[in-house]
Amino acid sequence: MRIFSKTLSNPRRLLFCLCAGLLLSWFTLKGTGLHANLDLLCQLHRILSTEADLLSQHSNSTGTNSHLSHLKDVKLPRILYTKSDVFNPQRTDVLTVTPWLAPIVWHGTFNRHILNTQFHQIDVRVGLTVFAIKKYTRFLNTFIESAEKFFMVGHKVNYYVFTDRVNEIPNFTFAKGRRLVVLEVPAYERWQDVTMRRMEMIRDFSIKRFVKEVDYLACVDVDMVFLDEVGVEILSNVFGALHPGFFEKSRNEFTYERRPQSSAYIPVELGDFYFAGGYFGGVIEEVIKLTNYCHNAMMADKQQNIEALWQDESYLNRYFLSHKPTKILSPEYIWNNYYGSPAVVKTKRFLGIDKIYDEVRF
Ligand code: 5GW
Ligand code: MN
Repeated sequence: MRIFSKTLSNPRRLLFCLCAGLLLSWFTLKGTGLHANLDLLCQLHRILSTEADLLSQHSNSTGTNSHLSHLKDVKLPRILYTKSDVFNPQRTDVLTVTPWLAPIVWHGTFNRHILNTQFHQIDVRVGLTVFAIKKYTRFLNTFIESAEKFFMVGHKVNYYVFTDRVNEIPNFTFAKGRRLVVLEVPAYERWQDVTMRRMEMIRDFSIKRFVKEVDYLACVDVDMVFLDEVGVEILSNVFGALHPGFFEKSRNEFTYERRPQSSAYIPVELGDFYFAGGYFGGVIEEVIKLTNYCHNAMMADKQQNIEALWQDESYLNRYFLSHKPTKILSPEYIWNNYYGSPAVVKTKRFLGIDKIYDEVRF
């Protein structure tokens, strides 16, 4: 410590130390590749801000607005529930964990009360993004009103509505800690571009805004209604949802992009699940990584005049093949009555609304 303060008081030594430090970090970073660099910088940023917080708390014990304030104020809530039984798993009819140990969230596999307690302890903030471009503003009423009943009840929620028709957004009343943010964005001419450009816009607003406002993002389709609870059980580092049309199907039946020229290409001998394009999320950093990959892959394909079979859904599936989700939502979370009511689907939490295609397509 004394050497340190001496160094600081001597301008020449200080300069020398700075240069040496820079050189050292340059050599360290050089060998690690770009991704490792970014990870390293992110970690460094986290460590530094944590340290700064601890320090400021130490010197000012009344500080209440630090995101670490919960650390000094530990409560011991008592939660009553029936104990798990190792010999009686709640579900034996469906896969509830992947080979990389990600849970697959089905009705009956979790206790909402325990999870709510955990997420209240970190005072979680969740962002829900939807796009209502052109005629799709008509879906907003049902979407938001049902979300107020069933989405993350009791938690902090920001609805982020991307639209080109700002004056068509109705007024809503929200429960405490919840609000709606309207984000004006351009409407692309082709419907394929309307759905695909969601990746770019989610990426840009995540960097610009969401990272400062929420801990997790869920990015979903708007032509949907919540019919049952969708809560903090969905939250994880990075998550996707099983497409209701494919969870019973084999690899070769998945409608992945099969042309090797496309950057969304997945050969028939690969693939874990078929994920729905209308439901993904995670912590902001992971959403930025995912949307940035998908957007860049789409742009690369566009350069070669190729567009994957199911647009953004195809690129999302390609991403998840190499960056496995840390949690997977069962099709309860993105059901569509087109697929009937199979016995394993005990509840339809989030249901697609039948569209009269002539009314909404262009
Ligand atoms: C319009 C016509 C064809 C395809 C997409 C659109 C469209 C989609 C649109 O005009 N406006 C719009 O906001 N979207 C957004 O993209 C909505 O959030 C929508 O939920 C999402 C995906 O498009 P969907 O819901 O029509 O796709 P599917 O596969 O659920 O039918
Ligand atoms: Mn949809």
